Amino acid sequence: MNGAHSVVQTLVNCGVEVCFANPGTSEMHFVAALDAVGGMRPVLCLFEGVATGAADGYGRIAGKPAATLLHLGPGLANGLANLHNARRAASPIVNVVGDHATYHLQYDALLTSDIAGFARPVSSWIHQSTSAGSVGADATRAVQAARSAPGGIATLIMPADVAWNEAALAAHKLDDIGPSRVAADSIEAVAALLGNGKKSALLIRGDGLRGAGLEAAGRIQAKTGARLLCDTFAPHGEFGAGRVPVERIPYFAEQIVMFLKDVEQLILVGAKPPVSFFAYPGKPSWGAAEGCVFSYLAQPTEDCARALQDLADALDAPAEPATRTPLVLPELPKGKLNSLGVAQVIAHYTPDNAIYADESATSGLALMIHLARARPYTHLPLAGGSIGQGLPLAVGAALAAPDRKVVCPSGDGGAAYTLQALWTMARENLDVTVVIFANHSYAILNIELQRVGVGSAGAKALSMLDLHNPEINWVQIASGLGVAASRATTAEEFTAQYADAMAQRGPRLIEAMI
Ligand SMILES: Cc1ncc(C[n+]2csc(CCOP(=O)(O)OP(=O)(O)O)c2C)c(N)n1
Repeated sequence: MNGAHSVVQTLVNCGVEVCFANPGTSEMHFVAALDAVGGMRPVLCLFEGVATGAADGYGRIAGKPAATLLHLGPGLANGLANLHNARRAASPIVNVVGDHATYHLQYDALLTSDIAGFARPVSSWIHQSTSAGSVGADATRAVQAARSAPGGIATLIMPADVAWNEAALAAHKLDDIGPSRVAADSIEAVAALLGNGKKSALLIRGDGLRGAGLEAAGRIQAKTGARLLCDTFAPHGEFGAGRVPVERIPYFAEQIVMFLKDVEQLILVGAKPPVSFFAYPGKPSWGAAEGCVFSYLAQPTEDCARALQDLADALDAPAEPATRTPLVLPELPKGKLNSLGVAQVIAHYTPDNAIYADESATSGLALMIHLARARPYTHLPLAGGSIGQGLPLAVGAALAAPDRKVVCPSGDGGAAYTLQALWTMARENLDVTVVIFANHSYAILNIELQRVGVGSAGAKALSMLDLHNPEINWVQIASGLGVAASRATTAEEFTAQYADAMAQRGPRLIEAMI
């Protein structure tokens, strides 16, 4: 057994079954170990931002880490933006980053770089392995770090000689760290707050937005009348018919203030106080009303779902939530295609329990309206604001949940960042339907241009936000990367194409000309 075998076997021992990879020379022993050791599914990604975004999507759905395999500092650096998103989503990921052999570093060969320096801002754990004998132990600690509540990014740097030298046995899985249970007296304190007559809201994130946590939140609402809220970009939530409805905080600063103006006390459940995405001259950054009192039911490292259940019990809340979302499927649109029509069709046809890897940007407003009462679904939005995440996220989600339909509604601007993900969808035959909102514009930035107060914009400025000239042809791009694709220019065309995509399995792209 060499060091690379030891790492791959250790990852498998720890339940890491998928590796999103873009290897180079320094990772060849790891690549070879994928055959020598059973149990790891390697998934080739043609750009590292696809690998890291896919690992994020996998982690959010599987609830456990995938590995990435990245080529020295530049490979890691190519993946950083989606690692930033993954960090914001608290997704568990184990990065294995190859490096030059330890004795080779002194020569400062071309690919030598500060790998730990690249890794630091996005990683909760970094380690540079020094010997094949201990690299298995390093790998199991990496998995433990990634699995530590609420989930983190562990980066293991593996020099080439550590990978090829003879190693000791692989390591076993270490116990998970957290999430810890919130103490009973803290639960009682929040229960008392909810009886003080103030207008209250719970701002919920993490496990609190799904399954038993969400049910318990509904019970708390039934007992206390508290509003249930989530962040605009809560990284993982369960919504739609039959579920406890949660109000999503809006995007723009002044909308947030309006939305929260009556809330006198805000109970945070794995969440942070709400702030606006950007600052704008003369507009507030802080979302809550002046004098609003903040309390924490649970921190992100604590068991949010359990805390909500314990709070519901402490309140002696009824067994059933106050309300459940009714199923309301929109009418099908006719004639000219626009984002509202696309959203209607998506909500109308998407089957139960689908996963949305959502980077729909300005078109997302229409989508959220129609999905609110559609069939039950899981929502994975852009968690860290760095665009180019939707398509990779869909890859990872589809690998984590092969029996569920994955829909990836994406702006054309965002999709252009990581379009190589389409090739991986084709190669792995993933059940993903990509819908491109082809408005040929950075539409959100045209809005922001006015909001930040630049005054009148000239032709050069406007050309920076415009994607005509040349128009991207998404059907050709997808076809070239092996994904069946079609273009819809009318509501009727989109309806027929989307209904067809939902009736079949496998990768598919629809370019919606809006
Ligand atoms: C990595 C990164 N680069 C740039 C931006 C700035 N940005 C935000 S939205 C956007 C354009 C999005 O365009 P598109 O996906 O077509 O959606 P639309 O605004 O047209 O709805 C850009 C460039 C960003 N958020 N992240």
